[in-house]
Amino acid sequence: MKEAQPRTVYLKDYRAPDYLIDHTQLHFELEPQATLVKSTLGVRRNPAAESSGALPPLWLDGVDLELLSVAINGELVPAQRYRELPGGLEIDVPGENFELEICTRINPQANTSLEGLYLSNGMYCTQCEAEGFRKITYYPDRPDVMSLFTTTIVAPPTYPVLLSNGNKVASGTTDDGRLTVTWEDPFAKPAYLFALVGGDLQWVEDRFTTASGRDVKLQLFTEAKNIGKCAHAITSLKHSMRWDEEVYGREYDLDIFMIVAVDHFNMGAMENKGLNIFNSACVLASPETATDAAFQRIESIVAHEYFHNWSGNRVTCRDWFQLSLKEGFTVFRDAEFSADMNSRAVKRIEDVTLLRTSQFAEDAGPMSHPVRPDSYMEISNFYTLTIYEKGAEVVRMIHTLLGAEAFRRGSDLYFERHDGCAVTCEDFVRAMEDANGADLQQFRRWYSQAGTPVLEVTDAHDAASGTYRLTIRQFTPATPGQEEKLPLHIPVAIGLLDDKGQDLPIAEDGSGTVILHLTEAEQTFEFNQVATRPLPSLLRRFSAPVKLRYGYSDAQLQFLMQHDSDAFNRWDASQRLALNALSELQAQYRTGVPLQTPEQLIAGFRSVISDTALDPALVAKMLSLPSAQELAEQEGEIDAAAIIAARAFTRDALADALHDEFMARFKQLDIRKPYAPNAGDIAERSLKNTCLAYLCANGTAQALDLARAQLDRAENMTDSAAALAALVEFAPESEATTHLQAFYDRWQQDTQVVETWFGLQSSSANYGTLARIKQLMEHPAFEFTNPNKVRAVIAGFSARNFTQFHREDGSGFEFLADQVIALDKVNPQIASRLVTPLTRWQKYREEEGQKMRAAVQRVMESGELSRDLFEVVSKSLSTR
Ligand code: B3K
Ligand code: ZN
Repeated sequence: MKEAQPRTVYLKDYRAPDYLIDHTQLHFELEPQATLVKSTLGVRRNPAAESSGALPPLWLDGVDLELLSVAINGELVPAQRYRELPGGLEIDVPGENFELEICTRINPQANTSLEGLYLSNGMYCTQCEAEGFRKITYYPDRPDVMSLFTTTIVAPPTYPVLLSNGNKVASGTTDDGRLTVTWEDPFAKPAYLFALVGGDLQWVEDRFTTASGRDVKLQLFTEAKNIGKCAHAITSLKHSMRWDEEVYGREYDLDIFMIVAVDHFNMGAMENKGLNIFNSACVLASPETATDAAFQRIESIVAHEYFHNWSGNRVTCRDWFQLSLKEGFTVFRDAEFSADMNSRAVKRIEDVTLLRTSQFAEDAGPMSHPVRPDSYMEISNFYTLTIYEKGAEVVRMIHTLLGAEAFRRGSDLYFERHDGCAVTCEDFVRAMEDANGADLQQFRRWYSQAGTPVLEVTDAHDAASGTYRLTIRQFTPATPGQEEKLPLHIPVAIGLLDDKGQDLPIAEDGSGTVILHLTEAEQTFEFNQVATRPLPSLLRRFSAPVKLRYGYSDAQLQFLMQHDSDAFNRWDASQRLALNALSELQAQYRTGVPLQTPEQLIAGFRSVISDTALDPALVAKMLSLPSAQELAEQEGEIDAAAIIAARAFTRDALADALHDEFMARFKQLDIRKPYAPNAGDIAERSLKNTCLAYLCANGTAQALDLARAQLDRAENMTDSAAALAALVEFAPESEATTHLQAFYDRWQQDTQVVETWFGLQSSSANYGTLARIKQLMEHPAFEFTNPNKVRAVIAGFSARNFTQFHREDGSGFEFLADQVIALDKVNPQIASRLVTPLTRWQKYREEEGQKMRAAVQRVMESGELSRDLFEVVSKSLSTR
């Protein structure tokens, strides 16, 4: 049965299911092109169903299935009693309770969408969230239908590892010599958490004892060649399990926890009950092959998927409009975990950078939606930065408003009250209120209102009375379909610095930070006994996902950079200083005057570069210029050429003026020690490599020699990739090509390193030209059906190489349109993500914007589009 035509699904239309499935028995006979799936379902009329009276037909979702038979209570159902319709199967039912048996045939080998059951390097694996189970068998594929699953897998002996959710309860050999294994999951779950794996895999094993003494077997399965890359994920898993016990009182609930690494995967990983499936790039690492960033990403994704066992699996979502219930909460949980394991300030800076660069852009674009959307065409398009990152910020604000202890009381009540249930964001907020007698009535608007709020802050000091007043005005710009916006309840953490840079003791307990509750469109907060005018440190720790405007002078920003007790705001001051300089330079570029050296920025950066008292990771972040994408997000109308020119000029000016400081700091940090991915060492490598990049930008022979030497002798991928990236960007082209070839020759057997190698070229402003991107797509290691390769090469260019993608001839846009059209036939989810940069054409200068729009239009007219791509393209074209 084919997929249904594009249609819009509305939250207001939610109805409880007519039927429940108490138990689900699945029987798979694995064959690459013809896998047989028999499902036996215990069906029961839902007492809470909203339709009353006569028994309505049973609706089962199904896509790309070949129906072989339908039987009820052991008898074949004649064809006139069921109907195969677009998107599913409708069956006339004999009564309120019955057993339904359905046989279908599917073709995993032909499944390049990587949704449902598919093959990755000959290994069977599944991805069912959100609506992939319907590609495996006919089923009520909705998260509020929770069932007990038993799964039997039969496969030839060439697939010795056969896995599914829960505990292994039987295994053996069939008469014809095939292997058979049966798994039973004791926890009721929705179909989206189902998983199956079959392959010739190796594994590493460890154990974990829970707080209450349960002995849990931990296993990580992978292709044999990767077996040496599993240790970090296992360590991360054990840390996550302990942390969730200590911080949330949550224990693991099965005797076995399995992770499987697969090369072909649309997302980072998937939290299937007891059997997490991971994109290889998000789980496999060794010091020689993975960068520090990869080590940290793996730690956080392993934690994220593990934490879902409670926030997502034990308590799940009623419908997909509630997706942020599990995703926002779980991202908040994993962010706090990473902050506890590493540097809290640096983790916060990284998350806020992502939010400001990409989520703010999403909120201002044609796909803007609230944390709890009220409609969608294709739910896969809503696994967004808004659902994940802004959703996590919303949970963080509840944490800030209530305090850590009250938040924990709320989460305890939430898990206890809703264990085994499919619930809503409203249930989460209510548990937080009920556990604490709190009032989050106005706060709820964060779930329903889209767009990024803007806070405008002004202040006044009256020396005679010693009164200082902060006035904050809030407004949220209109977003598609939501013209009117209401004031939100916003926690604004602030401090006041005296002229020595010390915090005034403004909090009740005498400390320096208070949380202001902004609830009105405009509100004034008064502070007494303030003798001299203080300098405000606003929105400390980024206490709310908003844009903050206050007329800081460059001198005040330099003062905050040096003195603010809030590390996040120190960094933020450095970024504001850079933004001021860059926006001034863009204006100069547009008016055609010669660009002027940004002296204030140079002075500001000089003051931190040699500060050895500061965490080197924080220094590295403070010395990093906002990306072109982040600059674009700042502008009312984006002028790509101006951004590119201003940013390159500023980088070169800094490299030139601070050469000696960069060199001194590089040499100080350039020490050789055995690799360890701990916060201290990661910090040193990050500052060292930030200095190296500036030194190479300066282009002196001496600087390039440093990079050559580092590439030559590096024993870890962080240092070799940083040196290679610097050379690719700044060495003569022929030399860059030579280094790249040598690097490829050395690492060609390693999938993850080859992906790094692709990405480093495609995102290089100098080297990653369109011609070269096209060459990379011809490379034998490139695979159009592998999302990691597509992301590394194509998205590396379109989403991370602003300079080349935005060349004035528009060739980058045409190229991307071609790739999106081709990819939509192979993998709609990836096609619809890839097209994103083009869909934001409205914000660009007229001439460029029209070229981008024309490319989107061409995609629209290219033929029949998937529902995924149709939604984003049609919404883009209908937004001005
Ligand atoms: N829950 C999965 C996302 C699956 C998305 C499929 N389109 C990963 C995660 O957020 O943990
Ligand atoms: Zn998640």
